Amino acid sequence: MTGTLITVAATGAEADKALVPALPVTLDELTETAVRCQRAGAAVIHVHIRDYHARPTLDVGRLKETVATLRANTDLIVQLSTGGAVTDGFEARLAVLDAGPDACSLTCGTVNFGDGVFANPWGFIKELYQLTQARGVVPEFELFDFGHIATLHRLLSEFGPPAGGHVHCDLVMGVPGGMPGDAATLVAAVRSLPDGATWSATGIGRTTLPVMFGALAAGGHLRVGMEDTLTFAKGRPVTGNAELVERAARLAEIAQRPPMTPAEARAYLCIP
Ligand code: KMH
Ligand code: ZN
Repeated sequence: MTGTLITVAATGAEADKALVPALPVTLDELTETAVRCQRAGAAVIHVHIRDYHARPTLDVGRLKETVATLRANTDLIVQLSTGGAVTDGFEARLAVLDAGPDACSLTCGTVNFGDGVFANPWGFIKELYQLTQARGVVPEFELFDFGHIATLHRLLSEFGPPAGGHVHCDLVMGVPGGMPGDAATLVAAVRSLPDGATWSATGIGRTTLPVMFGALAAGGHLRVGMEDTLTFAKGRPVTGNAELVERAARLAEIAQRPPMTPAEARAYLCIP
């Protein structure tokens, strides 16, 4: 058994800072969170940034500054979101790679996303994938539903392996509109992944704990963070990302699969 790769998805594009004061939205807040999360056991940070009004943005200058600052202050693998917010256009989402991250998310299909639609048509997916290959940015394949897994197979068979040569996926479960976050669905999804692929899972909202226990039991890795969960326990808001990482790290230790260091995670994901 390998150790456990823990990714922190610290901010997301959906939560409102005015309602969730603990959400890291400035670069200082994000950096402080990143430092604490690395100390608690995270190896990867999945990054969405906000503008001066705490609104989601894909501004490339700001993304570059974020990548540089996270690299200067942590050893974490910096994975930029190419998903952005449901309102972001395809050109802006492709331009995220201009910020030169270690890794990026790459969602393998369209999905209803609460009241919105997170659009990822085939033409966009293949353009983004080929751009990751050309730039040497390692993608993490975000899978919100079973059709996304079929699209991942198609992508690999038409365009070959990703930068680095290793396929790593993230099952995003429990989004209203995507696959449910329960153990049976998790096992079925894992069985459908490409041979040799490794995977993490995250459960949105109240599916956080069942998905985390299921992922550890099935040999997978963990993504946690305020992008995915704002409640630590019933009626108790999350106070910060670090406590979500601490909980994941504790459970990983109990499962006898302790958290990977960032260096171990780089080797595992084939990220230089
Ligand atoms: N904010 C969601 C619409 C990703 O980061 O790649 C998309 C998302 C996925 O968060
Ligand atoms: Zn995201």
